[in-house]
Amino acid sequence: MPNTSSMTPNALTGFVSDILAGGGLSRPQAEALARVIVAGERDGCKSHGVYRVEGILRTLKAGKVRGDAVPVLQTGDGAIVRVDAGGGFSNLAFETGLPALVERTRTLGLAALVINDCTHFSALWHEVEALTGHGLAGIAMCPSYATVAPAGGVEPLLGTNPFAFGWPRPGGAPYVFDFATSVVARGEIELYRRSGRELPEGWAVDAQGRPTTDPEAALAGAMLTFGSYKGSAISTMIELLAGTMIDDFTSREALDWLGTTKYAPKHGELILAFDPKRFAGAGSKGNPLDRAEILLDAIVGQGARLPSQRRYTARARSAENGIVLSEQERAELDRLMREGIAGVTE
Ligand code: NDP
Ligand code: PYC
Repeated sequence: MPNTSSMTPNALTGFVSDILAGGGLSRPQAEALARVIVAGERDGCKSHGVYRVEGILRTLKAGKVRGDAVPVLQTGDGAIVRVDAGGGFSNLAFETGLPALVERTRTLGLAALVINDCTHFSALWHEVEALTGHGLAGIAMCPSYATVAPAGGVEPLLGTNPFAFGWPRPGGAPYVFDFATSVVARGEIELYRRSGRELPEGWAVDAQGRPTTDPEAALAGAMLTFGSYKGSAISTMIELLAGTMIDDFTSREALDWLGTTKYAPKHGELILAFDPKRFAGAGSKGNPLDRAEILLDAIVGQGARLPSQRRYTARARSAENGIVLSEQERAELDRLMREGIAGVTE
């Protein structure tokens, strides 16, 4: 393949971590970020892959995130585990809270992890997959910043508000979906802009509220929710549960605080975890995980694909061939490694 280079997932994780640490992040923050970004690149999730490295450093340079934040865990004998991210990125805060969330869920059957005061830009599947790795089901959600119009409106108010679900599968990759509640993630529109492609119709309106397929006009206008009023309602639920309920920013408040969409947004995140076996009680209808297999096999049996199937295929390809980066992507990482935060425009 011409004009590409490849690195093993481990090598790329180390490389990205070094860029971020060289740019001013503490090593624990840099490593947690690198793990998530490289997992995205490995799984073919380009909208939250290595192109985000510059945005992380830009946010740091602007003083909109604390690069040396140490998350503080607060847990007890209740169902709510809290982590104060201290103005740092969400990823280290999630890793800090995960063991307590797993322990509380096993003990109580269900528990929640509330992360407050975090800068958040990453994909959520990584987090629900971490829960399925412990045999638990999980839901993760967070607001973003106001870039999406509610159905029937044309003004940015909601965020692209991601929503992810994971279910453990004995002996196999978990059932996981993870989507923006806008038609696509904003990162996807940015990738269309960078490659000079027109957007499909129905993704966005321009600043005057007219339908547009121009990525620049879409970024300056408002994105649309998926499934019209249905996506709009789910997005609103996320604002309520993972914004106001957890005493953190809604997407509008996040944008007001940040003042621009140039930097990664700061808000909170809510992760719910369930122990399926505890919910099933005596399990008179059978083991819930085994019964789930019947359903999931029946979906595939119709020729439909499960969400994350494309991602797992990409993961296997990366394990075999390394993570393939374009010449431009590799050059950008090399530049950031050389120039550090000085090479980032605010
Ligand atoms: P996509 O529309 O690309 O995919 C959404 C989900 O649907 C994935 O789980 C995908 O699986 C699955 N899927 C896609 N096509 C099919 C199909 N034909 N049949 C079955 N399942 C399918 O993602 P989005 O653009 O909506 O979101 C991308 C990412 O952006 C997410 O990871 C999200 O967390 C992240 N995000 C983060 C935000 C933040 O503030 N932190 C804000 C918004 C989004 P597969 O991957 O295998 O294709
Ligand atoms: O891609 O929509 C997005 C997004 C917003 C914040 C982080 N990612």
